[in-house]
Amino acid sequence: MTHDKDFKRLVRTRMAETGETYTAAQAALRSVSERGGPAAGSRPRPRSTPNERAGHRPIPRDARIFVSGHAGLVGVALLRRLRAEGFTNLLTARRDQLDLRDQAAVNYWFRANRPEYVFLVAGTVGGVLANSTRPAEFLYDNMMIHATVVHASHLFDVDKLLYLGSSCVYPRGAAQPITEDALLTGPLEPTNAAYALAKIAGIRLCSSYREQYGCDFISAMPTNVYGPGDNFDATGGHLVPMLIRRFDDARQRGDREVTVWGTGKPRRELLHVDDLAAACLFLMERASQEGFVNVGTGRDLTIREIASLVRDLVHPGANLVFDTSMPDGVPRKVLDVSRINGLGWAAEIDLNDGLQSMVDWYRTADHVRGLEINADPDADAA
Ligand code: GFB
Repeated sequence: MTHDKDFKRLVRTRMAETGETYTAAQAALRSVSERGGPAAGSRPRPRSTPNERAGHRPIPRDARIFVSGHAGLVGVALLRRLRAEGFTNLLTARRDQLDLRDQAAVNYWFRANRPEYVFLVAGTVGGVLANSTRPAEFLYDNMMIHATVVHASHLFDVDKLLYLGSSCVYPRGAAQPITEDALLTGPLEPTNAAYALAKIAGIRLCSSYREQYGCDFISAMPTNVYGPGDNFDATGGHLVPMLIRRFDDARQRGDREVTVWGTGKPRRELLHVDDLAAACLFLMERASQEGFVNVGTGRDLTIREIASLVRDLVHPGANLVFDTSMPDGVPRKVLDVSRINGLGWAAEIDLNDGLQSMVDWYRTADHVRGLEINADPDADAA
């Protein structure tokens, strides 16, 4: 299937003139061009470079790139990566400027700003407790945000969109490591089913717009992400920031015992956010296939092992106390990353180095999300 923008425009023009569906108009135009010469009104396609033929379609450094959710953990890292790679035309919108759940507002913003590439990393996110106590917010916010941004990207002819899902889309009982084809093969983990359903709908949105309108929209499923810029909110945060905060608080108070939620037995895979940002750019420039791709390290540890690593960095010698009244969540979640490895990308940041960088950032940052003293209410997307 071609994703050439001029061809898409031609298909749309024909749809308007003939009343045909996208698929019928596309087939009719294809058969014209296959019978000889370009279809009426089409511009000649530039010859592809060898890299393009090998799947590498570099984004022009001055392309208009929209990072939705730019203030969140992933968005901040992505902006940092894009700036470091020399991209000069990065578009962002603060929450008070644009409510991503409002289709009319999103359309207005797209019409005014005309992004050519969209990283859809915005969303309402949180750890196991936030997911299980705020399911309505997680379902509504995320379904709306995914729908408005995908739809506007179609309406305003975005060249390419990368949608970020989550490893929690897979069934609770999926065989480990989890391959992409495990999607929708069994019941979801109840503690984050609402969030997972919104994320699954997002995957389907991207593939449906590809199928019906020929949009080059792709999806990636990252595993549990951690790193500088994470949310340290005591009840809403993910595992790693919560551990760092609790061990650091205990160290400052001189407490020797630190509470860890659950039994300590579940296993989790952790991906540094800078690795995820690198993967997002890699996929945006090199992947255009139907379906989606896992992003992770392929390695996991028990919660007890992860807590011990954090303890050794933050408060060596402290004792772990497990609070089994708190939820364990899914027993194991490690991704099979052979598909993305086969495309030529692999995670690079060692877990110990990554945790150390996060601890250093936590101790020196002038602004940490989720800490009451200097919390920024505008910065909890994605
Ligand atoms: O990061 P987390 O909250 O989410 O990790 P999930 C939960 C696991 O860490 C459970 C244990 O086994 C918890 O019992 N844990 C131990 C803790 N101490 C703590 C603590 O202080 N705080 C937290 N939060 N957990 C997430 C979804 O699931 O997976 C997200 O909630 C997202 O929405 C992500 O999809 C990929 O790993 O269970």
